[in-house]
Amino acid sequence: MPSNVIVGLQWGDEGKGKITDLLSKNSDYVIRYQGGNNSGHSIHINNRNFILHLIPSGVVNPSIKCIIAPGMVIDPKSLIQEIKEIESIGINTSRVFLAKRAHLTMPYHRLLDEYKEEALGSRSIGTTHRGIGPTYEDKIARIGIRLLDFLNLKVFHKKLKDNVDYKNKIITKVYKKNPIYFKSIYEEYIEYAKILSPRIIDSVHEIHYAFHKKKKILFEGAQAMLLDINYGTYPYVTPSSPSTGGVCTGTGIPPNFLKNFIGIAKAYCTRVGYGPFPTEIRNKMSDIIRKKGNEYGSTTKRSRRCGWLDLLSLKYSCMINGINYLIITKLDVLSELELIKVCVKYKSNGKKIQYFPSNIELEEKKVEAIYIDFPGWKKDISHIHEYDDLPKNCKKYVNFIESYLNLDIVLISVGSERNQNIIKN
Ligand code: 2SA
Ligand code: MG
Repeated sequence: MPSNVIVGLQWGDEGKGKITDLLSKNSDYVIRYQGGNNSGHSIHINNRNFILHLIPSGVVNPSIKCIIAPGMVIDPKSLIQEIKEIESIGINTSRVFLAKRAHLTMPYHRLLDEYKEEALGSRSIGTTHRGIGPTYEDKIARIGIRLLDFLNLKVFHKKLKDNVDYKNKIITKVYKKNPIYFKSIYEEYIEYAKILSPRIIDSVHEIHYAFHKKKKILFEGAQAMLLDINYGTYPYVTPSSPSTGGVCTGTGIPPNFLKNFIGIAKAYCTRVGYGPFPTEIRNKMSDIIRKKGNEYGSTTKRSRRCGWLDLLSLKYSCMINGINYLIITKLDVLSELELIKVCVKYKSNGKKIQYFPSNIELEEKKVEAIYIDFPGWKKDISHIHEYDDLPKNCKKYVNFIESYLNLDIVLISVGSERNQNIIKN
């Protein structure tokens, strides 16, 4: 039974939480494969808003098993808090499992994220300060502490002691800040180990076994393609691989387990944090979209930068991710606008750019978006369920996206409630 992947195609916050929740109805497993508690996946059910940071969005469905896979980094304090919060509203979390190979985010990772951003000054990334970068840095440096170390406290003790000694050299000598203390971190973390140990599994065998038992598996990406460490707008990216390629490295499955690559794009664009954004709107239209679309970071509450749909970058994202099903979200947010712009090309130094460039950060000031204008539809569409009932100008906008990308849009989301959708194809 081939599995499905959901990924964001822009800079995150495309509404992956809602779509994962929707599509997970037919799944036995929902698995997150990268990132950590830097993500904020919102699900809106019966007028209640849940924001999930680490737990896969399938948790709301009582028959689904959720796995936090090896490619993820786990802040146990944040995870335990999230488990408590969702249990307090009656959701059972006994089906949430953690991979032994996933890495632990420690208090010094959060501190180092903050100190590094501060020290970088004008070169800072605008991270979420959740310690994600420093946790992945330790993983690559081969000094990280993994969830499986929670199962052998003697090993955990030694690794933590070595890391605290090493980090203190950086904290005190490079950043000239106060040292951290082994004892308090150890005592805090052995409590987390007790709480989380029953959930720790060898996820590789669990997932392969499920696949051979023909279980339906949905892989849920966090952040998005243009924040991918390899193919995003480097260096303004997250340190993991949110693209579909990240599923294999993040979970230990081979590529031939995967069949449907579902890409989610917002009907416009947003970005939180610094970095290039060629279609960014720099006038009050940005505030109108931010307000209507509630474009504030669901983890950090930061205001998101807003801009027009960028089809050049979207085409690149669909190509890298092998998208065969496209979903457009938040189309309703554009309903009041007189005029809607869509970027179809860039221009740099007088030359047209037809392909998304690899060095966009160097070119940012010189890159200019070239737009096609569409007349707005000026009508509320949030109650519409049939594609044919959409206003003519709205259909024109949607059809243009499809023809530019040469992809069918299968679903359009027109509101945050579970049932505010138009199934198109
Ligand atoms: P980090 O913390 O090292 O991953 O930051 C690196 C860049 O990645 C961006 N990033 C995000 N962009 C959009 N949404 C994210 N999740 C939260 C949300 C963010 C929030 O759902 O709203 O609440 O602010 C997310 N996580 C990381 C980040 O802005 C940096 O540009
Ligand atoms: Mg988000």
